Amino acid sequence: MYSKIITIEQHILAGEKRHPEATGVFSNLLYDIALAAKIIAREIHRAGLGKWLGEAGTINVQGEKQMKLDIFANETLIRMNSFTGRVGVMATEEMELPVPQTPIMRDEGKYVLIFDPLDGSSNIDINVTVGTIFAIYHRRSAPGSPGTLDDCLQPGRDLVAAGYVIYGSSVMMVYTTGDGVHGFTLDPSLGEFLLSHPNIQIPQKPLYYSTNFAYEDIWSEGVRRYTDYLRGREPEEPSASLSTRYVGALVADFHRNLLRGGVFYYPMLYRDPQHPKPKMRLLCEAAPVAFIAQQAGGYASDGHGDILDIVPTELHQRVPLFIGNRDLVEKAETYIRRYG
Ligand code: AHM
Ligand code: MG
Repeated sequence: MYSKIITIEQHILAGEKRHPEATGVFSNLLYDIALAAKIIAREIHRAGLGKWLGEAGTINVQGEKQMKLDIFANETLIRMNSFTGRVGVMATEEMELPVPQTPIMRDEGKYVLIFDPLDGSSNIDINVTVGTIFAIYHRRSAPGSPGTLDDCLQPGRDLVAAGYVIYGSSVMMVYTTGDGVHGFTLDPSLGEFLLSHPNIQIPQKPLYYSTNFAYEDIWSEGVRRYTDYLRGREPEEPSASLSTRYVGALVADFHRNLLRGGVFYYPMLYRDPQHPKPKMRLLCEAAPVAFIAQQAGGYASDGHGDILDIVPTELHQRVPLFIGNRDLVEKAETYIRRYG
């Protein structure tokens, strides 16, 4: 039996055909993101040669040092999507406000695009995996006027599409439009993303738990006991025997657990017990991966309930994140309910 060779473009168009009302704008937007990913990948693969290594000498809205490639990836996604007329408003992890609009964005764009251009960028200088995460919503405000901040503040439940690109031993783009999760591997000699992982489902038997144990002392009691459970140290509850893996880049940690089964968590940190702080960004990190997890049969929670139900009040809102196999994430919720 022969199996079909399917490019990402063919796959996107096949998805469009299932929606007779589709105009092609959305398909082209997804393809624009795939093209931006190829440009970013090309530069990442040359990073070791020097041009892109190191810090840019600037600080982003999150108070974090920007790497040169953070800025390049951000600019590439903005340049790719500012002049197509498909996007009414864009927001990025790297900028405080929605991206300033070009006239063409104001007039026509019916979609909202939110992204983390280069997730885990502290990994770049040491040749470890990084990623791009994106989220697409329908624009709420009427086209013909500038898209607004309010257009960006939508719950994950309203996502039209979400995905990520992982720049690893190979480059993959994984996305969902609410019709399953599909993964495409870049064939560098062709410059094409080819369907390599159709209909991804999280394996029912998980292998891994992934978290940064350096913060153990500033976790809540519930998260500590949940971790004991994962390690098989909770006397009353024998756990499945899992291994631990942690890259420190959400895309890499999530992708591995999506394909192998497991849970990633970045809980609330109680450095200052009066003002506990989460790290993951709701709009450009947690919500898009939550949509992918849900479509792959998994689940994402902030420790209390579904990430997809959180209605954002700020562009750079942060949340605790527990994501992966549903039973493992629900178990975290149980421990947090019981022990705080
Ligand atoms: P970034 O988007 O600014 O690169 O940072 C987010 C990253 C996530 O990808 C990762 O899961 C987390 O920060 C790692 O944090 P820590 O180093 O505290 O474990
Ligand atoms: Mg990030």
